Parts: sequence; structure tokens; C-alpha cells
Amino acid sequence: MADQALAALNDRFGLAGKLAFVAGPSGLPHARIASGDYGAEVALQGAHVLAYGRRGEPPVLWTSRLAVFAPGKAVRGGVPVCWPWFGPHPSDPGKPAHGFARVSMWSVAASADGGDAVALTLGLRDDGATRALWPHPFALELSVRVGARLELALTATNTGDAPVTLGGALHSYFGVGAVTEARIMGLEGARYLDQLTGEFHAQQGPVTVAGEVDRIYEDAGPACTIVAPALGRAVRVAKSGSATTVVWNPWVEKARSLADLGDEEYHEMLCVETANAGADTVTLAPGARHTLGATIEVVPLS
Ligand code: TA6
Repeated sequence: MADQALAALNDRFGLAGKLAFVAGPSGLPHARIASGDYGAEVALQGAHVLAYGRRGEPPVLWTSRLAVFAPGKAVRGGVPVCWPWFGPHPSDPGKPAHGFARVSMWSVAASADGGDAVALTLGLRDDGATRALWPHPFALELSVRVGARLELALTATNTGDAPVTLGGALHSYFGVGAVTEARIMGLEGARYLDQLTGEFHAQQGPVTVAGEVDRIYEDAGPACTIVAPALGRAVRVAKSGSATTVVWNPWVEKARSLADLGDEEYHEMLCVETANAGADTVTLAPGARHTLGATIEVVPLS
């Protein structure tokens, strides 16, 4: 983004010492947020929260050291915004996986200093490019609130005159240090679709990882906790507007197949995604809206 465009964003939405717009890798505009001891970085492309954490502590969100920052390319890590579908397009494999929101350039709608948190709101509306992929008018907004918690709210409004059905996810990548030592509490007993086999199972005990995991948990409760002993901490993910939680670790073979994920990086990350995935779709009447929310907070190891 040209310097004058960044200057205009800073003039209108910048918050001295708390929110600045800068040129990220390959010149794409990023918002850099500082809120007390906490910080975050958000790419305007995809409204993509790339980083969140507390000064002096291991980052809460994980991003690959091989992540590619380029126009139209989703970044491997942080919180990709998957919308208006989750996973491969339901009928057209030629359309981008996880929808187009994460590779579209969003605009800045608002910023605010809330004292104990800094808020940034980004917006995306339909245009020729989106309608070519998904022939519906819409307004999409991501609210990002950075403080002792990271609060994300993705609000979709049907601005058309016909109902639309959509899916999506806040596809969060968490740093866990050593994934084989990590576990997810709060999904015990939930039914899940194993995307690797197409079979349904019931979760027995905490979720642990000793191979590729790609699961859509249904009727999962309002929160789960990622326990990461290697980092001496746990992260609580509370959610709203979502009946499914997706858990993914690529493990060895899938990691090797992804150019933007290091062969050994699967050890240090785990995706716990706040989703409307699989059978959990949302149908919006004309004028209706839906908010998919996630609140991410570091909590002590219990
Ligand atoms: O979150 C699970 C998943 O759907 C996996 O199947 C895997 O494809 C992952 O998302 C990453 O997708 P991406 O398109 O970002 O490479």
C-alpha cells in the first residue's frame, strides 16, 4: 500500500502509541496494536490476525516461519477468516478452499481506545470478484479487541433480498511448544466427524495428538482449553454463534505437502477453530445477521 494511503489510515484511525498502520511484508498494509503488555498484528488482507500475545511470553497465536505474504494468498497461521464456506467449496473444487474472505482486501471501519483494550473493526462487502465466486450481496465485519483477552467477532449481514446459507470459521492456529504434550479439555464426549476417514466417533477424554488430526466436533460446549505444558500455560477459547469446533494438526505427511509450513513445524502448533463447519451452516433471511465469536485468553496451568 502506498505511503500516502497508510498515512491516510493513520490520520483517520491511528491511535498514538496503541494503533498504527504499517507496510507489512510485500507492502501489504498491517495494523500494529499495543494495549498495555499485550500486542497484536492484523493484516488488512483477509482481516487476518497474524499475532497476539503478551510481552515477554511465548506468542499465543502461531504463524509459520515459511508463511507467504502476497496479494491473494492466505497466511499460514494466526486466525484466517474462513467465509462464506468452510473447507473445499461444496460443489466447485476450482473455488478457493475456505472461501474468499481470507484473501480479500478489507477496509478499516473503526478504531477505539477502550482503556484496557484497543478495538479495530474491519469490513468487507460484495463486489464483482466475490459475486463471481458466490453470487450473493453481503456485508461482513470483523471486530478485533486486544487486551488481556483477544476478542474476535465476525458478523455477516445478508444485504440481499433472498435467504443465503453459509459456513465459516475463525481458523485459529495456537502455539503449543510440543503438540504431543498438549491436550484439549472441554470436548469430552462430543461427537466428531473424522475428516480423514469420514467416520463419526465420540471423544473419549481430552483431545491429544499423535498423528494427523482433522476433526469437526459437533455440539461442542461454549469453551475449550488448550493445555500446553511445554509452554507452561493454557489458553481458553470461548465461543458464540458456533456449534462446531474444528481441531487440526497436519502431522508429518501433510506438513511436508504444504510449502508454507515447515516440515517440523507441526510439532509446535495446533488449530482449534471456532466454526460453522460441516452440517453446522447458518441460513440468513434478507436483512438478518449472524455473529461468530471467539474469545482467546491465557489462563494458568491448572
Ligand atoms: O482446519 C482443517 C482444514 O480444513 C484442514 O483440512 C486443512 O486443509 C486446513 O484446514 C488448512 O487449510 P488451508 O486451506 O489453510 O491450507
